Amino acid sequence: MPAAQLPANEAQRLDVLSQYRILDTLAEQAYDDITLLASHICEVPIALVSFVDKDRQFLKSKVGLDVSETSREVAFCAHAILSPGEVLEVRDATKDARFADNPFVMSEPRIRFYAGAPLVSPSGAALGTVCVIDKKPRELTQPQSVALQALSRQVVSQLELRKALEDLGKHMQERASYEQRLEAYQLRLEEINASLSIDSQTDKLTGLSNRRYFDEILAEEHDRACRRGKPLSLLMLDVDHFKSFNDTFGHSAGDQTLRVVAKILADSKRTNDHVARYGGEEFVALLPDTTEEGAVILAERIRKGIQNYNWQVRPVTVSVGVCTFPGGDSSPSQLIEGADAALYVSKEAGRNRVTLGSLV
Ligand code: GH3
Ligand code: MG
Ligand code: MG
Repeated sequence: MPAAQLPANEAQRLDVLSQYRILDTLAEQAYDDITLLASHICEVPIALVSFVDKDRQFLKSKVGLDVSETSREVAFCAHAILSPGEVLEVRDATKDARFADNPFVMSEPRIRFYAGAPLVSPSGAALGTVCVIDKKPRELTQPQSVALQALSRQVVSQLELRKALEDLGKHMQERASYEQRLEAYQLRLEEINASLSIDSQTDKLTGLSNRRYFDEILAEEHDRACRRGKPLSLLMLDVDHFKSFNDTFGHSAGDQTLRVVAKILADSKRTNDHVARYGGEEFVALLPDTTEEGAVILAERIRKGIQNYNWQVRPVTVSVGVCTFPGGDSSPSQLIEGADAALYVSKEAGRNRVTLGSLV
């Protein structure tokens, strides 16, 4: 019994076959429908969908035969795939040198007639056949042969469909994983942006708002106060004799003092107030809805809080200037200048005091 030679494209053929992932899968209705139709159309007792693997043929669907695979050596289909464009028809296997001593011819199921239409992939690889088998010699009519080829194309369509579905599933999984990663990146980016924006608004030494951010808030609060006709007060504080503090106790002791002043300021702040480090040893507090009287009371509380703090190195005091809007046509910078001028008065008057100024 001469074994079928291998197709010229055997390696590529096996590769294509494995990509369809059909080998050793369970029976499926779509393929069983095709063998059923093949057996009816060709009026035979046996019909198969067979895939020719490296050393075996795998029977994906069968009618009239209870075998799920055979060796490739004895497979009629191994011969059929050598001519992908044609139906291989063996009218009487006992009279064909290729099959006369085939065990399936010599014993059960005693094949006499075989017709196989190759399953040809879009890339041209013959993967197996849709074949029909009878136990007596016979031949296919032309319409039966054409129908068998049509059924073989249906098998390939099934294979393609199945592969497309699997690919789609994979793509959807990949897409979901990319989307998850993208979401994580976006979250991280938002966190970074938020922390960058906080960084850009914060004074590193004291943790208070910095001057740039304070200027933005001042403009907003000034607008709001104008619109609502509400008072807006500003305190400007400056540490007294801070240069000599630094010169005597060193810069890092000076830094620590600034942190404590900042903390006292932050602790004195009411919900809607804004405090900031305005410059070296200068701080500001913006007090929405606060009249001159209210501002002076708060300024005094802060001044006393700093004076009475349990300073370890040397007593520390601040001078404060207060300015309140409204007071005629004013701008945010006039509020600053008014508070700064009042602060200067406090310094001139001997420091450690609060002066209520007016808009200049
Ligand atoms: P006055 O009572 O008139 O305000 O006197 P002063 O010495 O506080 O004023 P002056 O403007 O002469 O000095 C301010 C000092 O504040 C100078 C500088 O060494 C110090 N200073 C500014 N920024 C910092 C800082 O970030 N850390 C420390 N340790 N010192 C600072
Ligand atoms: Mg100063
Ligand atoms: Mg100072």
